[in-house]
Amino acid sequence: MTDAPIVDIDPFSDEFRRDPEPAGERLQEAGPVVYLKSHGIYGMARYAEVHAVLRDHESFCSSGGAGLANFKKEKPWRPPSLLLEADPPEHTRVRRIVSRIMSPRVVEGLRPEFERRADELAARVAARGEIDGVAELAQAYPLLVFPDAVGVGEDGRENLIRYGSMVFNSFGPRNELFREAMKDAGPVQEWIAAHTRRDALAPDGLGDRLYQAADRGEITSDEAALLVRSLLSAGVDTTAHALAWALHTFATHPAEWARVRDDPSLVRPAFEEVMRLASPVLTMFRTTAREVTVAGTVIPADEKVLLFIAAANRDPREWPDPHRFDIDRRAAHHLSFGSGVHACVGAAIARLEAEALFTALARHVRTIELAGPPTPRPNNSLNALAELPLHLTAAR
Ligand code: OVM
Repeated sequence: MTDAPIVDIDPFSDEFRRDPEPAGERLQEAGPVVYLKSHGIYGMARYAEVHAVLRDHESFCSSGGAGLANFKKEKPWRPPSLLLEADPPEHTRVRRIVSRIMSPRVVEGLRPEFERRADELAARVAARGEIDGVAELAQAYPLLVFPDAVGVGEDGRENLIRYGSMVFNSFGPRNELFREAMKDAGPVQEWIAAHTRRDALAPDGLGDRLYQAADRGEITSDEAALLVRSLLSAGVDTTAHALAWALHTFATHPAEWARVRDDPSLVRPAFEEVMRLASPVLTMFRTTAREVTVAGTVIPADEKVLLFIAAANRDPREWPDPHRFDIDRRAAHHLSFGSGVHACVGAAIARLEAEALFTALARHVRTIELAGPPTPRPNNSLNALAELPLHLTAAR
């Protein structure tokens, strides 16, 4: 029994995915904490509570898993991530190492190469005119630059998209989407495992630097392999969806694209607003480490709590006119990169990718228009596009 309002929304249904906005509003209206009887879980969709839970890693732990499965009761589908699915103090030790390896200075060092690849790609798509924005830009660009930065070779990079889909579908129930993503998963998992090995990683890439930390005795080499797996899990598919939504947003807001194109200093703030409005990650879980009271509602220990990130990013209690794409608003405190000790460790790289790609597109592309309806790619926790037909006109 619970004193939280009971809501009959299923966040893993086709209906929710097709149109998450009205459901988000219903959840927010129902109260700061709700009980979702569809899965026997608690939920929060208001900005203030989602933000507070993300920052309270002691009450809302991650070692119970970031998905629906409670790792204290169910066996995880893969060995848990040392970052995503761990708590302080164990988390703190490895997070510090990964943060250092992806420090602002290191990320700045990636800039020249990221800009060069972005310019080549932007020139190529501008010349083509009719493109699929997902395959030819949003996936193509991260697949060019991120595995290079990690030190992964050219062959088989498409496995990173497949693996991302497996990982993010695994955060939901064992439904049809999960089974579909896991179909023929063996070769994908083997490819990933092979590319977390030291001998597969180019010298001095991010992956090799994790092994250098192992050489110094800061972590074990098994831990280095698992941390490389984190980079390969969360580093490509996520940015691909963010870039796809940025393309979609500019295609449907031509006046805003014109402003960004004419003043590329607006690329960064515009991308934050895309992240707020389009939230590539729809939902994430925490598990209560003890009985907790949130806004007067008691949540018992060891319960799964679903955080509606995308809904929080459009909560009218936090964001005036929340459904409007407004590149002049201060949007950087959106929750699409999380918050607190688990906040996205690769955020600076994602931001660099977006900045490099859209600055290059500003040089090469005058207009971006939808050439047909976008096709969704249903996923248990991502807001994902399968296809985005675009018509580009080249800059003169
Ligand atoms: C990881 C991992 C995987 C997926 C997502 C994520 C959002 C992390 O393996 O550490 O963060």
